[in-house]
Amino acid sequence: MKKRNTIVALLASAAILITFACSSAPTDLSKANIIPKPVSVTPAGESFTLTHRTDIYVNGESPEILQIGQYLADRLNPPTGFGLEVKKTKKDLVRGKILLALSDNDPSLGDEGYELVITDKSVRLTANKPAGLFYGVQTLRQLLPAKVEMATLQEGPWEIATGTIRDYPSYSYRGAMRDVARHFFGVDDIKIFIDQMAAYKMNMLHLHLSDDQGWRIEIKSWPNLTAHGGRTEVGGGEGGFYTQEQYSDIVRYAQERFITVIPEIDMPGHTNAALASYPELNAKGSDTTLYTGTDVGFSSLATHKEITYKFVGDVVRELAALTPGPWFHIGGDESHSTSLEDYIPFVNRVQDTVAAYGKHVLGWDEIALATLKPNTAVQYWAKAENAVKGVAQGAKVLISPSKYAYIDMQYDSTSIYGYNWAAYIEVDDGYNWDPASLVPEIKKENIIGIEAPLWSETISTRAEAEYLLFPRLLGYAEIGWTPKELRSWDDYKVRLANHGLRMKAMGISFYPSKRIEWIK
Ligand code: TNX
Repeated sequence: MKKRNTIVALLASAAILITFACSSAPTDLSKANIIPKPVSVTPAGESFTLTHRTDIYVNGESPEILQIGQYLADRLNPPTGFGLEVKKTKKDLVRGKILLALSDNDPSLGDEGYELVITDKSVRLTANKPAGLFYGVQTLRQLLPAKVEMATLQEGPWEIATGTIRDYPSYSYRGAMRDVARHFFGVDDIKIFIDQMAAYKMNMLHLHLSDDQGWRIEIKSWPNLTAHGGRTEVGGGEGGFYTQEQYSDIVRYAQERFITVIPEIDMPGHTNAALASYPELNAKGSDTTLYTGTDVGFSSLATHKEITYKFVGDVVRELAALTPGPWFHIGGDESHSTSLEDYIPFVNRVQDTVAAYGKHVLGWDEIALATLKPNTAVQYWAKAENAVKGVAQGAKVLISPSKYAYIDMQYDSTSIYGYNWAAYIEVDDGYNWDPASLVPEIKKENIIGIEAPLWSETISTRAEAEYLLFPRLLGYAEIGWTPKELRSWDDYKVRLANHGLRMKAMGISFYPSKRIEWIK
C-alpha cells in the first residue's frame, strides 16, 4: 500500500513538473498589459511564482494597510485556492512573500503613487499613503493571468515577470458618473461598478440622484420626494430610491476602495420629480404628475419663493452629512425654463448653502454664468465658452466633453443602446484625445481631472450599462492616470485586446468592438 502511494506521489510530481515545463513563465515586465499604463516599468528578465506559501505581510501603522492586505488576499484566494494569510511585520522585505509597506520617503510618488519591486524571490509594494498601496495592488492583479479575476478555483501556475514599476496619476480626479434617476440602479449594481472602477484606479463616483423622472435619495425632512417622486422612471417602470442607510453603505463600500462619492441634486431645472412631490416648489400650478419621458429643460424650481431655499437647504444639509467627500454637485444644466435673471441669483445663493454645510460646489458648465465662489469647480460638458468663463473666474475645470467622454453615446449606427446627439464614440474616439489640449484657455493646471458620465435614458439593466461602459471606461481611466506623452492608441489597443479575457473573467458584458483584435 505504502509503495503504491509513493508511486502515485511520484507520478503527481512528474505531472506538476511537466505542467511547469510546458508553461512559459512571463519574464518581460515591459510586455505586461497594464491599464492604465504605468509611468515607468523597468524589466528584470526573470519571473516570480505565487504559491500557497506566498503570504501577504504588511508593514505600517495605518489601519487601512491591513484592510488593503486583506483585499488582496480576498482577490487571490478564490482563484488560486492558496488560502494566503495577512500578517503584520516590521521588516522591509520578506523573502518568498508579498510585502505591503508604507514609507513616506518617496515624495515623487505623491499621495496616490506606488512602487512595485518584483524579484524572483519576493514582491515588495511601497507607497507614501494607503491609496498608493491600493493602486499597486490593482497593478499586481493585472500582472497575474486573467483567470485571477474568477471567483472559482482555477489552475495555476501564477507567475509574474520581475522588475520595478513606479507609478502615479496625472490627475487627482478620475471619475465616472452614474445616472440613477432616469432608470434606477440598486445598491448591488453600484457596488459592482465601484469594484470595476477600482480595478482601473478610478477614484471619483458621481451619482446623479435626482432628475425629472425620479428622486433617488431619501430625505427625511421631505419624505414625499421618495414616497412619490421615487416611484417611477423613464418608460414607466417602478423606479426606486436609496434609503439613507443604503446611501451610506455605498459611500462606505466606495471609501474602502479609495473612491469618493459625489452626490448630485440637479437644480433648478431637471426637477419634475421634486415639483410633483411638493407642488409648493412650483412657480405656479400644483401638478403632481410624474414624468416618464426623456425630454429635458421643461421644469424649474420656483427661484423666487423662500420655500425653495428651505427645501434646498434641508436637502443639502441631510446629504452633506452623509457624504464624507469634499464635493456636492448642484447640477445647473439645461435650465431652459428658468430665465438667466433668475438662474444667476439662484446659483449664487445655492453655492452659499453648500459652503455653509462644508462642501465645495461642482456644477455643469452653465453655472459659470453665475458668480463662482472660491473652490467651486465647473464640469465642462457642452460649451467651451462657459468653461472658459469659469477659468476666468479662477475656477478649476472637470473635463467631460460630450463629444469624447459621454458614455451614453453610441459606438456607431448599429449600437443598440445610447444616443448619438453629441457623436458616435467608437473605442478609439473615446481614447484619442487629451483633456489639456481641447480648449486653448483651459490648461493642465486649470483641470482637476476627467469624468465620463453615463446617462441612463436608454439603459435599465446592469448588462445594458456595461455594454456602454466597457471597454470605453478603461480608456477614460487611462486618460486620467497616464501622462499624455505615454499614451498612444497603437499601444493601448494591444493592451485592451488582452483585457477582453480579464473583463470576461470579471463578468463584464462589454461591447466587443471590431477595432480591437480581442485575444480569445
Ligand atoms: C444632456 S449632460 C444632459 C442630460 C441627458 C444627456 C443625454 C447634461 C448636463 N445634461 O440631462 O441625460 O444629455 O445624453
